[in-house]
Amino acid sequence: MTEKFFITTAIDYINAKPHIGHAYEKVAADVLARFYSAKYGRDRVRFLTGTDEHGSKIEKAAAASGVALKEFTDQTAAQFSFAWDQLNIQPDRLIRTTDADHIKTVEDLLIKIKDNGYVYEGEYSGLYCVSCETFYPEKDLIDGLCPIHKTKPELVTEKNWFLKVSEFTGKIKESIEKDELKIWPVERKNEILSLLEQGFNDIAISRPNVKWGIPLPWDKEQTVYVWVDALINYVTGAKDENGKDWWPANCHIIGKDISKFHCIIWPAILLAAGLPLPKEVVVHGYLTVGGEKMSKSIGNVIDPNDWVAKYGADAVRYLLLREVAFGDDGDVSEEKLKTRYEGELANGLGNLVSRVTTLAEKYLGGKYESQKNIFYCDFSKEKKEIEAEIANFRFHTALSKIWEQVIIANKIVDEKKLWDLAKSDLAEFSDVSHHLIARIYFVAEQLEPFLPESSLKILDHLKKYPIIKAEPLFPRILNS
Ligand code: ME8
Repeated sequence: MTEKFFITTAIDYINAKPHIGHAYEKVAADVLARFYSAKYGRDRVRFLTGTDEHGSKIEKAAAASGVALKEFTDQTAAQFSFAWDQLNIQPDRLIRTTDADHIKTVEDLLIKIKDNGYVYEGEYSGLYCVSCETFYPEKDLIDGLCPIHKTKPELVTEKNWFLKVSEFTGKIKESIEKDELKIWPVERKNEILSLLEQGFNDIAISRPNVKWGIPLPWDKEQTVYVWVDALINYVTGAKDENGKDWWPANCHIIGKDISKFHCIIWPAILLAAGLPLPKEVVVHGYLTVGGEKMSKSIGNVIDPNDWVAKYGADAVRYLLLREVAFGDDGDVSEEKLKTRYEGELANGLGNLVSRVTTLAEKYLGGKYESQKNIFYCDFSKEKKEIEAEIANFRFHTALSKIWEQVIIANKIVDEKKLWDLAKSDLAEFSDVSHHLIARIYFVAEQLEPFLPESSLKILDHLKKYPIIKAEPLFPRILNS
């Protein structure tokens, strides 16, 4: 059987501009999509991301901005696609929950669930946080406030349609325990299992008082609950432009605030509709600023475009995945970006490529055997190790292993005194240079998922004949 890899990210609320926390998740998914594309072939990989555009949160943001809803969503959705483009994030589809095919998929899937007997009408009263678009039981509030947004939830009493989640909790628990539905990392898996043990209530799948949403097909007075609408994007987006259906997803990448939706509610929706469960949910931590979660509601956001404009897409991608272990929380700042840019990118990798190619141009020129050096050294052991790190979502250790190669190569240049060697022993200089170029070639290949621009620049450069000095990969940042 030919392997395939269908990867998704959370779809972002578009009540405000994208921030670096959103970018983090999309970069990670892009790295995995590129990694599996190199392994299986680009046509065996599907990468889906997009925007979550319905619900009261968006309705309120549009009203506050004074722009009509359709125009508001078009403008903010475009800001997300622009940011991903700037970061070289290349999904196969940027789904919008306002897309016609998605609306149709939501309608069809909900009718199916109702026909299967898993929907009933009831009344609900509870405390609702609009920023989370979710009800909170009183025990989960901190001093009466939403634990994430630290705002007072609204008391909402209404008539809703409910999904019988409770019918599926046993099956979901079993699938998670048997790793048929994997949850990474194990701490999140245990959290979900303990939530399931406590019992999980049925959920409202419709809202009578939210106008900005997909009308419920059998009760047009209500709209589909925004979370149900949003989760179904994965099934809509599984269908490609050739009509091929990629469902089930191999990997849903999400943040830890929304694991309950993806590991309990989403499987319940799928089981109710008679669809297979995703293979894995991968839960990353929060990027923090000065120790606090970056969020639109808190107002401490970093705009990825600002960093990309100054340091380039590769440097931002590098910082995000190198700085923080993927399942953990971690602090980011421009200071950290600058330090890694100067130390590891410019002085580490950039300097290596520049020194080696400058000397090779000067002393080897036409004697450089571009084809041969690629096979000069065997890096299969290192390659295997790096691949295992990426496949297990340990991006920071994968990058640190790649950088071990950069460090070794720079050390060889220093210890062999390459610039003297060129004058004293041209034969050995040639050997060492070929070896170093092979090592750089290996590094550049491993870097492709992470730093696509620099990787391509290096590989293209090393394939040229005769070898010439490379342009600086990471130029000095002015005014910083
Ligand atoms: O939750 N650090 O949208 P969203 C890391 N629309 N990740 C962060 C983050 C931070 N500081 N802030 C947000 C939603 N994220 C829903 C999802 S999916 C069917 C619907 C992550 O815009 C967050 O954890 O609030 C989530 O995975 C994604 O960004 C979108 O967050």
